[in-house]
Amino acid sequence: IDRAIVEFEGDFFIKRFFVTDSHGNKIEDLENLERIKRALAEAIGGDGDGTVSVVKSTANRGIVVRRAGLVEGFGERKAKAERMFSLMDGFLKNDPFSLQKDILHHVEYTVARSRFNFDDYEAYQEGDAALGNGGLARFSACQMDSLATLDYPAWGYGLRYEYGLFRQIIVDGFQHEQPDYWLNFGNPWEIERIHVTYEVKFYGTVEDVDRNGEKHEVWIPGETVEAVAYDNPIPGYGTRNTINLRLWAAKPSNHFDLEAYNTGDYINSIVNRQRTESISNVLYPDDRSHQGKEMRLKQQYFFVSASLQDIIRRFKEAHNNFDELPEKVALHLNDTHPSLSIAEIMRILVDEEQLDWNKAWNIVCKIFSFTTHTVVAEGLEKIPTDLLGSLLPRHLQILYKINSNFMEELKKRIGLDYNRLSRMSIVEEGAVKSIRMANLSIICSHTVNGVSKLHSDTLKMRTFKDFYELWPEKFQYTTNGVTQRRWIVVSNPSLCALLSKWLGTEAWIRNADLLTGLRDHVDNTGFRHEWKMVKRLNKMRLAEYIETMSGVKVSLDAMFDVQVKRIHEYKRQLLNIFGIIHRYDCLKNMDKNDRTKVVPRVCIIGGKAAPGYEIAKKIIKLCHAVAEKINNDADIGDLLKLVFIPDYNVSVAEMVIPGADLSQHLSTAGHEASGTGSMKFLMNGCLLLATADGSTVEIIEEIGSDNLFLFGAKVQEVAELREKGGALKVPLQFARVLRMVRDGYFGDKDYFKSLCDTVEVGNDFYLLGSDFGSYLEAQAAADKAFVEPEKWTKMSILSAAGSGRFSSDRTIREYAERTWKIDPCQCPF
Ligand code: H53
Repeated sequence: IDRAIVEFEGDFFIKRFFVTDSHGNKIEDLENLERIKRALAEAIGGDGDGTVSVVKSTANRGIVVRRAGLVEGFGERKAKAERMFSLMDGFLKNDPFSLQKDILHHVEYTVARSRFNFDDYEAYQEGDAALGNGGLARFSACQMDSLATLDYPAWGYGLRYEYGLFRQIIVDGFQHEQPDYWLNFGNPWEIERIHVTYEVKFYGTVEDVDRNGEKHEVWIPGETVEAVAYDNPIPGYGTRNTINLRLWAAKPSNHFDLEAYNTGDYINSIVNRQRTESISNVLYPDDRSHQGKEMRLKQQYFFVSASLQDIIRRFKEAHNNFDELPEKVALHLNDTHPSLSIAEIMRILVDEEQLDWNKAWNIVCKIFSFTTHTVVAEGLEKIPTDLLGSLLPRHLQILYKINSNFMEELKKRIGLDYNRLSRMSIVEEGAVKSIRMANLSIICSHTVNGVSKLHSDTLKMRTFKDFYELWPEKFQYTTNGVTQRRWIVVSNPSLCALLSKWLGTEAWIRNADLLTGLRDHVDNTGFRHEWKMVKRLNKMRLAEYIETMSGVKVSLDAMFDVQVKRIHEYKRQLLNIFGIIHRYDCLKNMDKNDRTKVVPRVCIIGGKAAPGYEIAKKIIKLCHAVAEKINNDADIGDLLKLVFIPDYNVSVAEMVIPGADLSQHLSTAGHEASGTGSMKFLMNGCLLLATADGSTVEIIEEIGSDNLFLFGAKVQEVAELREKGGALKVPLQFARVLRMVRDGYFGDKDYFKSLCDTVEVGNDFYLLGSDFGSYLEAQAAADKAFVEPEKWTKMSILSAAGSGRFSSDRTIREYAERTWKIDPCQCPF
């Protein structure tokens, strides 16, 4: 290295740097980062006002700005972040394609002021705030971005977990979970509001009191916890509006247990205090199963109680008549997790504000709307009445009263159809008497939303048929979406630059419908060339990551075929793995000459299994066992590679999605409520191989069935196929692959037995066997298209061009106009 050239902008932002050899050529080889760092330090004359470091590229482009902001305070930080991003954008736009030759795509450049030496915090780079499990939480994050950008007056509420979703590490092919204490080094983005605190109460008894000669029930709680607000500002794009995500943390209340202190049980009372703090400690890692655990219920109520106190306090600051509440407040229930708020708001209005029950109920029914994100009734939350009665005795009474009123009304509407009455009841009798949170949410909400058209049809025809027949007008659907600002602008800057160049505007960043304009250029060879270059650049970035993570070197000429999402039987990662085994088996039995015609593939799988989900964990192990065999088979070489990307999370997704050629969405039809991963891939010009499930049905409407690879049973065929049971026809290839696994071809024969049993004919609930034939055909069609790069590129462009409808901006606008009836509202400055 001869020289490092650094161009500064302002005090401490690097505008651009590069390293040259003695002939003035830029150096691409970054083997020796230390030497580059030294050269850089010399070039800028040492520490000075700031310290400059170069590190290997990571997905997390924002970190430095954030750390710089730590020194400066929030308002300044935002301004600086904006300046930095616009600088970077500007730079990328100048010449996106020379990035290939430039070393900049390999390095992250950064500046921190003197007391922040990058080397010190390189080790603990800011990670994701993993405050959710999977699609549901990530969808909420996209919604927040759209609410802010479209100037809607809305806030999000949630819990400030200290341990977010576990970190997945793989040891010998097995998943292990590690705690993710993400707050270790502080969270510079949040603002602790020590003055915004509320008491949340649990346990205790209900007693009758006399109020003006009338008997009233009053809750005498037994335990008090304090909820402290932490605000996380969400700035909109291209607007000065910033909305708030208010997260609650539990702190012990200052109301001491006097009795314990007086009896000298000082130590125990301190231990109890600590226990209360643990309420917001940890996120439950199950994506969709509910185990009726007391702590989970405590978390839900803690969240609901603090949020409602906050909402009502804010309402009361400006209004004094609760009749106005529905005019001023719309509360959206995202799945049933916050649905205790129905009982809580009734308790506040009736017990505390002393409103008449019927008046309160009429108000409450105008406030709530509900989106259910699941398909099957078993996935819906039920809370055992024993548990609820002990933790929240007054709420259980309120729920019983809501139910008995509803039952009376229902009898008038439908007569004494006891089966139907019992199906629609909020209370489920049976071995474990419980409260059906979905029924409660439907009864009290003015609108019940599905997350795709297909999902909504399923809700109407199956899951909530009884309710649909009673209140057809309540049922709507609002198809999910994702924000192009994260999934293109942040995660794929080269594509971002390319889109703006060819669309002639950046307006698509706020109006994704403009992406349809790409269709006008699909026949332009220059455009297609640049499109391919962007994909290749992103594949390089991904290949580098794969090599760092797994040691597997992959060829950029191969098709990068990706399936990343939570591991679940219904998402059928096993179908993918069986397809890979079949491909490997074919290659092994193929004539050497024929192999030259085969499309090389890099199969990439990633996702976390819930810690207690045995079968999902076995799927991960099988993936590693198959990868071990294939990747070490010198005879196969670059023709087939399989990599499992550990710890799939948002940062990893930002790297993987832009680099994918093909992405797989394999859920058995009727099981994925919407799916949002597919939308992110679509925006990034990645072709889909998918079943006609969830939002894919609408994606087909938008891009046309010629531009994706569709396979598998349709939703209306699934029930019939299941009925066939043992008589179901399964292709020979499937039986052969299954046999290979059973016979121990990939080792651990005994360990994989129970996994194999789940897909054996007669037991194959998710229909892997019967869909396998058409799956292989779709894969063959993908191979065929890939060998015609121009055709593939056109399909890729048309995929992105049709992705505008799947922007969360459209989703949010629909919710705002149809469900919440709110208008955009710019903050006056
Ligand atoms: O919610 C997403 C959907 C997706 C669905 C997911 C989801 C969870 O991640 C967890 C619980 C739940 O009920 C639903 O599986 O299909 O796209 C956002 O709506």
